Amino acid sequence: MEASAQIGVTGLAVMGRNLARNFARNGFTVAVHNRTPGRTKTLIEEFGHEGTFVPARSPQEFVAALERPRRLLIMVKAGEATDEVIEEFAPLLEAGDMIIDGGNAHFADTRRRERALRERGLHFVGSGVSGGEEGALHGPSIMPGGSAESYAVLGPMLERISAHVDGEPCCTHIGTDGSGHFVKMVHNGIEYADMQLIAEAYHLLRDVGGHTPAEIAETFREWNRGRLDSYLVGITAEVLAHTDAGTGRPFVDIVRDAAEQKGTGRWTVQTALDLGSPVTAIAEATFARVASSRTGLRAAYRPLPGGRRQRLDPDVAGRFTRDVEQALYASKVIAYDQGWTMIRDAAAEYGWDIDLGAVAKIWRGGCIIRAAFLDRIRAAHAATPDLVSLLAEERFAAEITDAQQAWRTVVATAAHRGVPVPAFSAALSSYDTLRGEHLPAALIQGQRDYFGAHTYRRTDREGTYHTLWSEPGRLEVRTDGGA
Ligand code: NBP
Repeated sequence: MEASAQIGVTGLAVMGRNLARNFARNGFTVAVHNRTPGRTKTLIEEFGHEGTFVPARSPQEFVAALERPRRLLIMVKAGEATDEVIEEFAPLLEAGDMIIDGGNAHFADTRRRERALRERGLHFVGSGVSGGEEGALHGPSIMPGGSAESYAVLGPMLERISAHVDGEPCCTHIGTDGSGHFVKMVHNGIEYADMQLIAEAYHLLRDVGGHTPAEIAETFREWNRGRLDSYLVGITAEVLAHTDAGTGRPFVDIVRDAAEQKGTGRWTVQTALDLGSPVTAIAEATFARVASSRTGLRAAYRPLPGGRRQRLDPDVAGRFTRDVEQALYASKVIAYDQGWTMIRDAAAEYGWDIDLGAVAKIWRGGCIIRAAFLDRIRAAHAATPDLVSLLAEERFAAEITDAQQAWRTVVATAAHRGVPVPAFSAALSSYDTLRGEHLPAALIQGQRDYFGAHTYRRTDREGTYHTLWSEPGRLEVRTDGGA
């Protein structure tokens, strides 16, 4: 077989098939392969006319169809299947060839695979792909890791098939080894937080504001014309406006209130604990999904009293809606800031040189959290490359200052009325924690020293100290050898 394909895709379920079609529609010759040949056949029969495909029945045929250096994109179920496919293809490849994993791999697996393949002379590019099946076909946001050398060859192709915003591709080289999959994981964590914040806003407008789903859909439509303009706010309006055909009831009232997850939010929180990144809004959003599914616990708590449930008078409900917009926006800034902090922490831990502004840039299109707001984050990082936090930027700081009274009112109102707002409150507490001049952490250090002689540092002099708590006089001793 003549080696004519610039890229090969193995794994032709929804994501692989649509990415292969996207490459072909963009003028690339695409070799296609799937473990079960039926999927390859269907792709050619249904979409073969869209571009130049080279169907392959065996791994050998597939590899032989690829131009060198070979670019082989794996789109199979993440986990063991990815290792199996790598083991099947790697022996057929030669030095300088590249294997790209576009599945939702855990970044630690990607680091392991990259190291192992590098030792065999192969490039391994773990690449986050966001946007679901529609994005894969029409232009996803792509987050490739791996070596700069592999990006030089592969990058232009990925950039071509990615979404574009203002003429710029939603694809950039994130950094080495597992950085691409890490950034994709954090994207999903932020997505969890954003969805939860929007859901809490809806809950407040419904249960406190007394509005119907159709009215709330209108509110979200209006918000979507302002600073909250985003894909998620847009689809929220669509979902809320939808009426169930069978019952005539609002669609949102016939769906069971138990949220599911595929696990990337959980990975974000687990990893954040290892890195010491305080991603509290993302964590609360993840726990909120988990709690919603705990039927037994919910049944045990259900008979217990809550707050004052009556709705607001219509004359104050309008103002409350505006306050919820402020609270949603402020909480969103904090949740995104937490995500960026986590990426910064991982970059320091793993030695990745990540352009934080470029991450915002490639999330402006193609992915689930795409939003006008991301352009602001991109601009903030462009203006100050070592920006420590979004809140260190003047405009974000001014907006949070403006929003904070409304934000506090909304969280307090929710507490009074017994409406759960875990992500709103976590975001507000995070804000108050990080801006607070004095934290009760001093007392915690005292407790730790009391029961475990864990020592403490003083505010007025250098050194570490321990107090002899069980001795009369509670003498303080310096423990670091200093005078
Ligand atoms: P699935 O995750 O459902 O995987 C199905 C594909 O994996 C089929 O091609 C199947 O081949 C192949 N496969 C399996 Br399962 N085990 C295999 C093995 N041991 N050897 C070879 N092939 C094997 O497909 P998907 O939903 O298209 O997702 C693909 C990847 O993209 C996943 O990692 C997913 O997490 C990620 N992703 C998905 C989305 C989304 O919205 N769906 C978005 C972003 C990323 P077969 O046909 O022979 O069974």
